[in-house]
Amino acid sequence: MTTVCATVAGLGPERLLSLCQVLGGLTLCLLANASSGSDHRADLSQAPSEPVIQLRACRSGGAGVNTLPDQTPPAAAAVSPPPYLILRRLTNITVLFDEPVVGVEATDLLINGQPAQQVSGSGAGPYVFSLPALSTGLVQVVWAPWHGITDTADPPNLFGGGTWAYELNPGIATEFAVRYVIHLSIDGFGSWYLGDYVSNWPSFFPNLRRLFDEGACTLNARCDYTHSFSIPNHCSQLTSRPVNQPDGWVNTTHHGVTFTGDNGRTIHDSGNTLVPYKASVFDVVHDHGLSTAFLYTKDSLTFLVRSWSAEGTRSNKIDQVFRLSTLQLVDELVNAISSNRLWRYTFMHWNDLDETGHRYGWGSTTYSNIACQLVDAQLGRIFNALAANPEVGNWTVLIVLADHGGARWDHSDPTDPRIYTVPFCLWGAGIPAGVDAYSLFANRADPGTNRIPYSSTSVPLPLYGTDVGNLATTLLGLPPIPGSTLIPVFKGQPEFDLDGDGMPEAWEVARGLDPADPTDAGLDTDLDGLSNLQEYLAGTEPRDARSVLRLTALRAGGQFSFSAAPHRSYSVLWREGVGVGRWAKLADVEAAAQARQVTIVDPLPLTEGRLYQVVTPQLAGPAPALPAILRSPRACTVDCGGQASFEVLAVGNG
Ligand SMILES: [Ca+2]
Ligand SMILES: [Ca+2]
Ligand SMILES: [Ca+2]
Ligand SMILES: [Ca+2]
Ligand SMILES: [Zn+2]
Repeated sequence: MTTVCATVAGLGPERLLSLCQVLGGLTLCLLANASSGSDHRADLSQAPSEPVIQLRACRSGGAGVNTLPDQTPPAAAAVSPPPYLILRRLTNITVLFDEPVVGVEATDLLINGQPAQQVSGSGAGPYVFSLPALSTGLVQVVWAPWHGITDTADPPNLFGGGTWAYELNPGIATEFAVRYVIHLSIDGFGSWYLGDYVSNWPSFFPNLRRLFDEGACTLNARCDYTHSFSIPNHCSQLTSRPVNQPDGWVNTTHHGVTFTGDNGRTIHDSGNTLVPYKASVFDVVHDHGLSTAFLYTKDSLTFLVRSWSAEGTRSNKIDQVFRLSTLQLVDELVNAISSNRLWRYTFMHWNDLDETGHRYGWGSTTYSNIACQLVDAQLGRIFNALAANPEVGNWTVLIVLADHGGARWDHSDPTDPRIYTVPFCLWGAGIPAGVDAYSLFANRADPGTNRIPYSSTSVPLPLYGTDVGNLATTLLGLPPIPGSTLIPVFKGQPEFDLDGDGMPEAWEVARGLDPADPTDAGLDTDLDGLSNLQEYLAGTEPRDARSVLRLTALRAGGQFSFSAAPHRSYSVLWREGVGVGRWAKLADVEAAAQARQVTIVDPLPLTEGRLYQVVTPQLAGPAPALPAILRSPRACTVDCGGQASFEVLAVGNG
């Protein structure tokens, strides 16, 4: 890295500032070193753009310019897959440096003590290392101590190296997973207020600010569509079911709990009694042999504890329960983290902001200066505990959201934006820093100021608090909650795609495409009718014409099939004809571990010119109750990836 300095002889700091302001060298001024003495140097290495041009503006005002030798070693700017994930497979590691380097060799990267087999790349990268075959379990990655990677300075600076780890586990239902999920629901934590605090008062809320800077956040998520009370929304968070039945959805998709207190019973015999047992994130995690905990601050949530713990009579899916104050709960969490006893899934509820809102008003001085300060400080204790024990902390994702916001002294109106607009943040293993949370999901989009019903088909759904249950199961590499219909498709960190053609580097390299040429995305290398980009999105092979996503009619009787790729979910859509009716869902096909042939039958009376379409990944919303699928694979989970539709084929009786 080159450090460019302007030396301004004989000028004091005030004079230097005014000089640069006059001459437009704004960046120089902001970074000017105001130490005493007659010579002042401004370090321009951090300048956002075109420091040399700004420098010239200053120089024309009398400043002298020199260039210091580059003494900054190169560093790894990004690694893919991101460190400390559980991976279903690991064949390549891609590394991008923060400046051009030389001397990168395959043997420079050791994987469980074995050197990488090959490396490709140049300049700053990306360098793609092909790995030797790995066995299941911990994968330790180390830059070899003898590596000779340097930058191109004279004299060269040696790359500092480093180490990180993965866990290889072919048994997970997703491409990647994390070991621990902490799901923190902060009662009454409205974006309306939080947005102001983190934007305008970051020094008063350093840990909330840190959550936004180091995590993937949005201030524009939504509480449930019809209800903005705590118990209905926490039922939704934990079951990923809407409170009420959305228009056009079947009557077994919602949990139906609309009351606000604890009725002394359970979710199973309350609300929507057409669903006699309402599974939760606790069921999925516990049934896969992983530990769970429920840490809460408000007595009415005992309703939820009773619903899924041994305290009730229906279920025993929660391993540990604490009903304490926020401070005491964080004590318990910090203990669990520091002693390597953290539960794989922890639900935690903090009530302080809601209580303060009801008593002193949402956005009041007490709300911001007392309650939100407390939230910030306790969040800081969690960050510190995770940093102090990397064995747990490196492998953890923290999700922070709210059940609802508030306005004045209450939160009863679910159509008030101050109430329905809530934050949704992810922070930790594999979560990119400082990005919009929406960029991590294939089937969720920022709704602007709109309030969008769950059954919307015209616009993508926003992130709802209701999504968090299935987000937690996805992050843990587990299938969705049985009976749930809201399944956010988590893409995670976008893989390197420096030519911007939509196909990640490692995928292109492994298939002989050019990671520096975006035009190969539109080519159909194997002439099977799908472009290379479509093949990437469909999970098929771009150099194998037999590997293709296409509906094929079996006979002229409304029966057709397609080959489903491993770990892909699909929806099959139909439409009465070109320009007739609208696309509607005929069937969903869940993801499965194996490639297989899926056969679909259209149970409706056949007509001339009906159209069918297969889409991956699966579209939101329930499929109709009609028995549309003849042979479908075992239910599994949706996979990552973009959404694309392919190949329309007419089938009729004519
Ligand atoms: Ca690419
Ligand atoms: Ca390319
Ligand atoms: Ca092709
Ligand atoms: Ca192909
Ligand atoms: Zn409340």
